[in-house]
Amino acid sequence: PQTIFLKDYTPSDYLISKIHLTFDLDDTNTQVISKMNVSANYDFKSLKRDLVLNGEELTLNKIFVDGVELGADQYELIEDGLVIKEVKEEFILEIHNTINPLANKALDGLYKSGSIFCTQNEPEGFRRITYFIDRPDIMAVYTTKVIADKAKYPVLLSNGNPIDSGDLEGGKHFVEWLDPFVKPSYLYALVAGDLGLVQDEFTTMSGRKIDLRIYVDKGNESKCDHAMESLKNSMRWDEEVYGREYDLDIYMIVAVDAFNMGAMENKGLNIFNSAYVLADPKTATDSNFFGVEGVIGHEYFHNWTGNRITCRDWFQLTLKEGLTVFRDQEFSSDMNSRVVNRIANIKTLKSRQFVEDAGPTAHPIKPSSYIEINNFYTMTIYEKGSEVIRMIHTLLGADGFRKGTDKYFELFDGQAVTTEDFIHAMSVANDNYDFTQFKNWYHQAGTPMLDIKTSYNEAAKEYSITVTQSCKPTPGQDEKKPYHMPFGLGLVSKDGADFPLKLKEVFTAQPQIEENILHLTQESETFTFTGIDHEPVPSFNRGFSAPVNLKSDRPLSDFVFLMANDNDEYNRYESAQALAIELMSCLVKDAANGVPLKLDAPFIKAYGELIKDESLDNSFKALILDIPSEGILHQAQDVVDFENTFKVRKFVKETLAKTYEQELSAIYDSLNVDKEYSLSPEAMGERELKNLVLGLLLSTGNSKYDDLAYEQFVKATNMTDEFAALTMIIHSDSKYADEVIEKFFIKWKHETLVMQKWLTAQASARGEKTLGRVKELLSNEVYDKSVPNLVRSLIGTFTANYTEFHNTSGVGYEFITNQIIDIDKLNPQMASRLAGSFKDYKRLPSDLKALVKTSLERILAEKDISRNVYEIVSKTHA
Ligand code: HT7
Ligand code: ZN
Repeated sequence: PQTIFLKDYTPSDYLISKIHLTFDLDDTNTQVISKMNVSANYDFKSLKRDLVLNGEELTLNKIFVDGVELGADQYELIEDGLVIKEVKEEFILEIHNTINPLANKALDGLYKSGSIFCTQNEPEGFRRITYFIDRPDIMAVYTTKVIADKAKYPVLLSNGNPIDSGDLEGGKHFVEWLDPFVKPSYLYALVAGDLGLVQDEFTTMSGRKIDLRIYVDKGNESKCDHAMESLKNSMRWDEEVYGREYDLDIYMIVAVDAFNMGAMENKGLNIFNSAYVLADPKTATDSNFFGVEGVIGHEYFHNWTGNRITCRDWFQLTLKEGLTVFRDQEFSSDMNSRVVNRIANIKTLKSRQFVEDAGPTAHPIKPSSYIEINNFYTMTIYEKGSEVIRMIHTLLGADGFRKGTDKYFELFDGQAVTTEDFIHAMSVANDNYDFTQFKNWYHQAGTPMLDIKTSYNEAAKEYSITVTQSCKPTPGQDEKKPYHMPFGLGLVSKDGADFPLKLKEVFTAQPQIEENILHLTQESETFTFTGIDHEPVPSFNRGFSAPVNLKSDRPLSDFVFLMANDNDEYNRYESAQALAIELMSCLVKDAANGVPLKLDAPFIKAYGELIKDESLDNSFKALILDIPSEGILHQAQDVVDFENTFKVRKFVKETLAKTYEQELSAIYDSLNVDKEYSLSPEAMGERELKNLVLGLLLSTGNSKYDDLAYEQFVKATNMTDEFAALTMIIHSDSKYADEVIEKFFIKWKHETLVMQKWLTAQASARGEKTLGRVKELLSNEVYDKSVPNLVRSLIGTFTANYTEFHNTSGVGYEFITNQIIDIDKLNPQMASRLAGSFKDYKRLPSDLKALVKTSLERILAEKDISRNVYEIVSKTHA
């Protein structure tokens, strides 16, 4: 397969300014007519006269240029498209082609999800609908006429506003839509179905009324309240925080079950994975509600950051995704507890993006090459991209950042631009702020490491920190330049107050410290603070101001102190984690060496203080009491030790739970009271803590907690408590396990979103019988390998079940390898995500490494493997 390079970008020779599409929908034989205004982009004399259009999986019927049909010698069908020969400087091109939506299991282009016709065109799906210059810098005005059987498809939707509709012969009808805003082809959408509708209204800041519509499968209308509320909150928030108002008269969201990702921001017609629309307390957990709010916000915010201003090419993906993730994270922080949301975001970053950055597919947020662009919708582009935007926000301050986004909209509205353009707007709006060094974040992969040494000079009352930054080599990048990063710092005194930070000397033109944020710019630099009258406990990288790893010479007692005393709530959490990681990493080595396990007494004591601390908010408490995950512990290991990591985590949980059984039990009882269900942060916090505590109690091994979990399962009136109990009962191998699996299935088998949870709970259970169970579930009536949510729930979950997937017998690898090969034939995007589960290859013990090598080679030897899987597997194998 061919590699595409950023350095090879050139603007298109031809532009398409207007396109009129007609669809006559049919399951296997949809007719598409596309009429386009094409014109030369440059001086025509200098251009090649062949117009090259992208096209895949299409049957070409006819071509007309300015109304005259082309003969066979005037065009050529090529492997991935169509060449129109000897074109004029300006002309109308009309193409008739046929597609087969029912056969489209890749869920890319026009396809059927159940009985709904829908589209997914980002990044390159439009070329599977009709021939087009399918790249984001071709921006056109789209008009669409959708024709379909009226009884089967009463609802016909496309982007923009409806401009015409009517009945046709043979029981058909049509609706015509016009989107007045220019847009790239990836934002094009079409939907047809017999859909239920939930409607509401939003009045914008300038007084315009917007018609809000959520379309779902009939019967699901009552599950749309939270999505609708979240949409209105998003619209208000974008007006208040960014001054951005919605532009069309109608905003539509359609929920479908078969979808490759979370949702898609098509102009005026978002298409969503139903998991991010449908939510009611009986079927959705608190975390599902939270997910709905975040994704609804994310897609809405794209209307300005992505749609009105889009990407010039796909190397710029983080321009819209990093910025929009930052915006949705801030929205969620404003709607919920800020610190809890920030911790959740950082947990995702550390547990998933840091792993990507240390693995075989590591890439900068602005990659310089790709084989398959679908493989670049990654944690790095999205989540690290958001952290990079957050650092710009920190450097400029909220007001400066807002000036920068205003400038960005002023300069680039209606255009397809680059990350450089974004930085330019930020800079000119802020006295030409110098981002030269900061841009390294865009071009370098890998997570920087800060090594910090401290010293205190009692006589001079001075405290110094020396920070040395480094970043390990990543594929194709051996040397890294130092980064410019904002580094939140606190020097905490004995009594818990922060010392004022006063630098002894300032060496650079730009200030080195502003509002307790140090500017790190050098490979190694020392900062000395004056007026520090006793040795402080330093609190580093407060608020996780830079997305880095840290190591320092501080004693573990500092972490214990900060867990209780840091004024930065995030760092209270972080200190607890760092301490636990340190101790648990030593225990993993002990376990490997056969040394009996013993947990550090000061840690046990500090953990107890947290349990007893009644001033802590329940959600925060649930987070801080949750000991580091296996995945986080693996990151600290040169050679990953799955078995001992699992064993140590179990031991630590059990030790803590046995020590504080009484206190934990009291917390459970105090929170397990009948109350009216509410989605307030307080109520969610209570459920979160209650369920965390139940998990700890179960790890004591005392059978009375099996009964308690069973009772919670049976009595639960909401899915958060019911699913938590189900999972814990299955995972603790309780005598109730088979019974609850059966009961849950009978109760919920007609709700696919709930059945996805049922699959997840079983695929994540430890023990050798899990793989057998997963294989059995492949033929369960609720499973369907063409629905990505189900594949993710069953197969995806199994790949994160470390001890079973990485079982030394190799059966886990063999199973997943077969699944990748099988699913690749249907849905390459889904298959390549699964192929990412071999990312730890290079850090595996030698026996496992040999097994993975065989798996990777088996996949590479398959004929007709997709570009998607090839790219991931070959990079992993390299
Ligand atoms: N912009 C979208 C990215 C996307 C996608 C969405 C659904 C299905 C397949 C897709 N491929 C790429 C999602 C987003 O960031 O909002
Ligand atoms: Zn997005």
